Amino acid sequence: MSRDTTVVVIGAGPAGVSLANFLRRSGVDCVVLEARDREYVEGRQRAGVIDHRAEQIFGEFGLAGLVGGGAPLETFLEIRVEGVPRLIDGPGLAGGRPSRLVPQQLLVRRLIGAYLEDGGDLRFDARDVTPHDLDGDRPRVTYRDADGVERELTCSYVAGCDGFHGVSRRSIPEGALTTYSFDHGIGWYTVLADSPAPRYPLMAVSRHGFAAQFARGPHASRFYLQYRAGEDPRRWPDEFTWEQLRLRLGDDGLPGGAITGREVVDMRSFVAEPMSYGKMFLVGDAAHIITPMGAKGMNLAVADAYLLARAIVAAERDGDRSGLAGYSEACLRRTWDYQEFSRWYAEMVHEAGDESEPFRRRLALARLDRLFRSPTAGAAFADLMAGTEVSPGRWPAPR
Ligand code: RFL
Repeated sequence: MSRDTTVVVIGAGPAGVSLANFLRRSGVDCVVLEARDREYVEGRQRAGVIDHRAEQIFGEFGLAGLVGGGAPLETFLEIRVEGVPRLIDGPGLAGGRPSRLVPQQLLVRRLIGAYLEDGGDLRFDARDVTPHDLDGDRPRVTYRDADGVERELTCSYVAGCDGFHGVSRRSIPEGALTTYSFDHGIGWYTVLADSPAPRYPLMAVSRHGFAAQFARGPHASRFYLQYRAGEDPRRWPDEFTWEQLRLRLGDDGLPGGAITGREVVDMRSFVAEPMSYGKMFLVGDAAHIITPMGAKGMNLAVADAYLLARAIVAAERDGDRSGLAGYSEACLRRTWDYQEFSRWYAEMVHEAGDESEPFRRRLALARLDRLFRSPTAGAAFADLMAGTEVSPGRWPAPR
């Protein structure tokens, strides 16, 4: 049966453009359909950390330069407790596996550039993208192109890389998926500011609320401030935001600067199981949302893309369909592992400052202290920060 392409990839975020590059560099053709325009996609600022495992994955496809190439290596992580700094040597404790600071928009821009340079097919402004016949042998995807003309692509596989709000997951019949949602009850106000980058990525535990500061280039920082339920921190005057940051970071000398971006992040988690239905495979945020604690969202998207690319290549080149059959289980194993890590981390740094729950606060402080005192506990933490093995192995799913 003839097909227009082997894989239709829906969405050109980190998941979609990683997958498209991996497929193209493995000799499998694909077409990427993206709802937004190129400028929008390449400008969307979100994540900032590529872990060591994800960097290795890009390296396997000759793309290490896209994440290396001058991006600063993460060295120490500073956790400041009520103004007292403690440093953890994550890369060292993980056996020399540093992560890198790579703003998501930069990574996406570079991946789009590499894919197009390789002659890849990426169609921006694709509206009303709709997958059809997912449980048959020849799925189709219809859409309206940038000129409003109705188009159709037939393919062997559809990769749903269109994020949490995309059409892919919604096109799977109700009842075929089990979903898990969790509200962590924590809200963060995040601001992007012209303020010198901190020496090390910084998390501050404080009775005034959690705060964090991460580099976004040498002259800009992204700050996070926990806010109380019912508040709208976007109404905080900037001077109040700076006061809160100085208080929580225990740094009276923190220089203020122009705030160039304001966003509210409600910490929530979501997982859809399984991550496939017929010829549709969900990749990245389309299947799972994780809190920013631990910086794993983008890295999970890259790992999913890698497993799917490997599985499709094995099926197309060698007729080996085991990777496709095990795709969902392999991805979900990592997803739940990282969900647990993210929850554990969030609980620790928020509860350690929460005076309204004195017993839990002491437990969280003990947990935090253990990271610095026990090399074994430190190494377990550092291993997750560096990124765990990406293997297609099966695992015993709970029944
Ligand atoms: P994305 O990035 O949402 O991309 C989906 C793409 O699909 C397009 N799309 C469609 N295209 C065609 N048809 C449709 N119907 C479509 N619907 C949507 C969209 O326009 C878009 O281009 O999902 P993807 O690729 O799975 O990537 C996931 C990551 O973006 C996400 O996990 C991270 O941003 C999460 N995250 C972080 N992850 C990290 O690994 N490290 C971090 O430090 C980190 N920090 C963060 C974060 C997320 C944040 N947000 C979103 C709250 C910090 C923040 C503030």
